[in-house]
Amino acid sequence: MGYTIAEKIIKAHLVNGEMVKGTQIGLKIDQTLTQDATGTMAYLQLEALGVDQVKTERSVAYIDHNTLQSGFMNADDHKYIGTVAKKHGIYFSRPGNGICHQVHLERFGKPGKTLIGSDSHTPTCGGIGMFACGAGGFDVAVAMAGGAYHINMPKMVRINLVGQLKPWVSAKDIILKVLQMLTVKGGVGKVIEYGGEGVKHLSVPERATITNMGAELGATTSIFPSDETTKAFLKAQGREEDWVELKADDDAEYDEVYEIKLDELVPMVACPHSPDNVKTVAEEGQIKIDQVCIGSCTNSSLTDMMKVAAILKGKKVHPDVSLAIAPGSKQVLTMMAQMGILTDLIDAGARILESACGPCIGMGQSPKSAGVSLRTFNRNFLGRSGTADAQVYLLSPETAAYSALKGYLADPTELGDMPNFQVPEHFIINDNMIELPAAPEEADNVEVVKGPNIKPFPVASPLEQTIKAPAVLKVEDNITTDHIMPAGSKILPYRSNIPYLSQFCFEVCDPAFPERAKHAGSGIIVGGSNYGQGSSREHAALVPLYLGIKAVVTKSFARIHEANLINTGILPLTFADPADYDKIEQGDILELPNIKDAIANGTPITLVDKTKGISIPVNCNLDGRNREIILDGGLLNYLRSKM
Ligand code: MIC
Ligand code: SF4
Repeated sequence: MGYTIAEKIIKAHLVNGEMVKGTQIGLKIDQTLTQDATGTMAYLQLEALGVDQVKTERSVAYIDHNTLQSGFMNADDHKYIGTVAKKHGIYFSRPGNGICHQVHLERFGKPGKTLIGSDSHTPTCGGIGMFACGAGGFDVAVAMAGGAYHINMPKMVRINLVGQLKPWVSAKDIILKVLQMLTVKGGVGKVIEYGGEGVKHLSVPERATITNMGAELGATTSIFPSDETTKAFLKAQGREEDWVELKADDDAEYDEVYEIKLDELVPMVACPHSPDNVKTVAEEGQIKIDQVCIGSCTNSSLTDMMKVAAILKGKKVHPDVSLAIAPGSKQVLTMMAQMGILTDLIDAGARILESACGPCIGMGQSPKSAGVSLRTFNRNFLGRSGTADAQVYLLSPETAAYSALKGYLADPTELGDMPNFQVPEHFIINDNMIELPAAPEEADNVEVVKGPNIKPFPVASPLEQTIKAPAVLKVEDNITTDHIMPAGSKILPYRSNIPYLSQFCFEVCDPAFPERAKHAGSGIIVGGSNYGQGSSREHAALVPLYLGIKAVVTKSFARIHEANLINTGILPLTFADPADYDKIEQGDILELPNIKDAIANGTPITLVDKTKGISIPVNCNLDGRNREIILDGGLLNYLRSKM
């Protein structure tokens, strides 16, 4: 039997386990990336592991999320990350150099290699043929230290792209179509592989738009073949030698196969408040809009900007609309300046933002009260924009730019013929905003600077014999990490300060939660399906740990969050019968009798609802290593016990 693209990379990197679907495997990791909002924690953990020099082929620390600097906090974090990177052999991409995923694709990504990043959109580099996964910061720290990255061997899904897109319909419309088909939980435990002759019409940045939003499917990762288009992109980046060919064997076996006819696709839009609430632009109709934001790791490449500029050139943004544009990287911005298209955007009335995440994570540009915002981003979760009652729609740069002129959601195919937008043969290459690490023999002379914003992270205790605690919170299906631990300009500066962050835990669902949990001293959270979807932020586990959460019982978990709970030392459990979710009420006293023995011996687990007087069977899907991590009280204790 032949192999899929992902299976080929997994096979070449397998250090633990066997390629049996659903069982745990350990992979050797070639490259890592971190960003600043999760990076401080990851580097504190790397320091706690006592590692001198990273063991990867390339590790890069990016500053792109917390760039507002409305106080000393962000700048403290930047200084810490810059100095810790220099000391330990890590490249440092300075603020202003761009969004981690865009820059990594341009300057570091290599087909056939493995990459993990402390950001859920790390699969963006699947567009260049990497096996790239989002992970919690601690898993990234372990990979930097030379340890394996553990995942469950995923199922393989193939999406065949047939034909060619119509003018002004683009990669974003493809992935929105996939989200409509598979939903935000449709990718959990799976790799989404793209194939078919339609692939050759998509440039690397377009492929990266698609793999980027595979995160919204909950997929382990998404990946494209590495072909002549990939080679041309790497050549244009002055890195042709990094190219290797990569394709699935003809007799590779997939668990699911889908087909999308590209020429039948029309502009799509994800409506509030979920990336899978997808309709066609025509179906949603001409809703009046207040704001348009173009950029983010999903849609901020040069070709995206060229299309936007072509639509805006010589026109004026509608007077009722505020248009903000953040080019994805310094390279994109420089080329826009050189080509003159930056002038077209400024002329039309666009507000040019620095090359960073910006509005995507609520760092500025929050819409007006109940405002309607069209964004080329990947997430439209309730409140994420920074305005609680904003209505955020996700769409392509083409639809966004055309709508910004019209003042309402508008279909860009009305523009008729489209010029031929090509990826340039040569990009401007100037890596002067990437600082190289110190030579290993100089590392001792580098002082790591920790300002007052950097606080230690909480560490769990070994698992207790019996857990008895109230159900301090009961929440619905599809709870995101933005619900658990919100971000935004007021809170993000404190990503290195768990005690401070704890005041905002579950603020969107229940502002009284932090006080209640603290008062209870210990607690259990009850959740629905796909609990913890979205970001890779470990803070969504570290903060609940700080608030005394011992276990989370759900119908199902999102992959990265479940791994973060385990690493943190919070027990993830699932209902054997999802209908039992209805039996528990918030405030009930729950007990997990002899849970320690049950986990250690792999025997059945019962959750007793003392208030209702009922017993509920629950599952704990942990194999070997994860079981030990939970028993030891988290990854740090586990690793220390091994040393
Ligand atoms: C996001 O898009 O939600 C973030 C902010 O990039 C997160 C990381 C974080 O919370 O810092 C992610 O996607 O992992
Ligand atoms: Fe940044 Fe937004 Fe991408 Fe997250 S999704 S990495 S916040 S641009």
